[in-house]
Amino acid sequence: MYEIIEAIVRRAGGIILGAKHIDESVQEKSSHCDLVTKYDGMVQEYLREALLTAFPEAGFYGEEEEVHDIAGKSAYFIVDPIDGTMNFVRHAKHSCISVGLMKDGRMEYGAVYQPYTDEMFTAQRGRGAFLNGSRLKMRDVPLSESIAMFGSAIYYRDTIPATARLMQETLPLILDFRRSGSAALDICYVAAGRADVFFEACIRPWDYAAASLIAQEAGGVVSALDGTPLRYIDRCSVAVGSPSNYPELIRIAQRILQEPDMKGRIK
Ligand code: LIP
Repeated sequence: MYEIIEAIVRRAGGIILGAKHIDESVQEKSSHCDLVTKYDGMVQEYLREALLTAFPEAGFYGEEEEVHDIAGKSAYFIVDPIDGTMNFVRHAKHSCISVGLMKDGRMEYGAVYQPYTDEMFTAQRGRGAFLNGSRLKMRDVPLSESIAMFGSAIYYRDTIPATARLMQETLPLILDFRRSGSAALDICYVAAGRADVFFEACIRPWDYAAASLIAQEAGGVVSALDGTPLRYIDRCSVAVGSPSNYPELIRIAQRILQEPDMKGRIK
């Protein structure tokens, strides 16, 4: 089953690699920071068609057009056709396709594919995480030895003060920051040991569903920034780390959440 999903995701990567005149199809969604191209729609439509042909009993929850066909479904795909759309529009060659499979209320499988580097991150619940078939094991280091990846949650302007406070409190404690523009790849990079911790004050389930399972199966801990379980049906903050640095990150976030003007700014 899962090799079928992986093959479909890899083929969808060909749409991204073959994209031409991207600039001519850019449209704004919720703001000038939140863009979509015809390729986001093409990839999502290809994935929906191919996945539901292969697994007709499954539902589909996709970013574009907020496709939300999951009512009454025990299993459904959570899909970001192009995570890192701004990077795609700017030809930065750092975007991915994210396909998660939710089954009976738990993430069962995740695939995150970076077509520019031909890197396929995958995980099946209880069976480990892999990069192009090689087993992934997250580095287990304290915050003081951590590279922190983060997202700016720039679509949700009310969260900007919280992101600034998280950066202010963590930067003195970590090795350094990285901000790539793709939450799914950031979380997979933590799973692969290319970084060590990730946070974002507010993103949507398709950005993190697949990658959250990959991080867990690589030995990581994932939750919302207040330490509660990730929510997969609406936007949520995200914290990803190792058994050593995750508790430190959550303590910082929970302290910020108590500050008077931070109420509601971390989702
Ligand atoms: C992006 C995320 C990123 C976040 C951006 C945006 P998109 O996803 O991966 O981490 O900071 O605001 O949500 O919109 O490129 O699929």
